[in-house]
Amino acid sequence: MAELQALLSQAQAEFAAAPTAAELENAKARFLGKTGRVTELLKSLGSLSVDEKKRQGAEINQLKGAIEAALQARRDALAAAELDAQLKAQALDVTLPGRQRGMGGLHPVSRAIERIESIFGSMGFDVAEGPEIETDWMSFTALNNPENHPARSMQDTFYVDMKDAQGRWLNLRPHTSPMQVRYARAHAERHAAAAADGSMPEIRVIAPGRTYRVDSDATHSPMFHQCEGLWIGQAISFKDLKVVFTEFLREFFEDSGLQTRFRPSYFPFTEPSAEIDMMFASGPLKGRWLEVAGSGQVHPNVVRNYGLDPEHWIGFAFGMGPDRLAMLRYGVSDLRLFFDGDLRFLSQFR
Ligand code: 2NL
Repeated sequence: MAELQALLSQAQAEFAAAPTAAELENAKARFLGKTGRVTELLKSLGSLSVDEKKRQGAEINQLKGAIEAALQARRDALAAAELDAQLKAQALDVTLPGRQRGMGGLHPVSRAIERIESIFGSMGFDVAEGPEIETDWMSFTALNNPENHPARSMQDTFYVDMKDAQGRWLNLRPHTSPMQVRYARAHAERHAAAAADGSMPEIRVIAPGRTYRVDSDATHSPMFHQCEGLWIGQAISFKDLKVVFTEFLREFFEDSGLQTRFRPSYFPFTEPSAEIDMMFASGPLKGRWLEVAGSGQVHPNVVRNYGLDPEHWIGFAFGMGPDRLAMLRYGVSDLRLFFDGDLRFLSQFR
């Protein structure tokens, strides 16, 4: 029937013109809804004869099926278009270059300490670690500092307003020596338990770390770094100290012609004691003596505080500042640059 054919064409046209799913459902209602065109047609069959009802009914149902098929096709097309748009909007461009991760780097002082550890490591030195909050005994008494020594004063040492479990006052370690005292005592104790005759391997250790003193100006920071070294054996002499330390400096500064000199000095924990000066063989500082470390033969009282007999055990110790070594190696003129945390400075060491 031409009328039905026209209705199908109209439905198809209206479905095709519906731009959204909601508008498509409105168009559907106009044909298939309670008062829609197809529904009205079906209702009108009531007044027809049985034969006519059968014939027209079949045709209208066929039309209804065709309209439903057209509706479903348009629904599918709209859903596909929506998915397509969504995929386009959320598209991931796998050809875009990745985001760069910020490149970190070691702090120049950490780099200096790593160099120190590696060079002394190659000469058989272990690396000690230990607490930054210490007892008076570890910081001063064990190191042969007299009770009234000015280094113990509040003008020089940071005290912690707290006592430990044994009721001893605590301080922020003013040097890394306590780590070596702890290391030596543990070493002596461990080997005393193993060998009744008092024999034990040599003590060969360095102790790098943060240290604290009441001091703050262009060349002093209240927190600074120290690295001490200790070699205790049965016949370790000043000759060994000279060879070890000179070799260390030559390696550290990559200057095989670097020279050292040992100038008599005084420290409570060593006797005799010496300042160590060095002179570069090349570079901008060539030919000038620079003071870089303190050193000496460990005082018998200190050896006794390791738990060892100073009649049998002897050796040397030294102390240096990795901050100053880093300044010399990397050409940094102001110590404060190391501790300001300014990335314009630090990023140069990546
Ligand atoms: C300096 C002086 C020095 C030591 C540190 C030391 C440690 C122990 C025993 C004996 Cl456990 N001595 N350390 C010895 C001599 C000098 O440092 O001017 N440092 C920057």
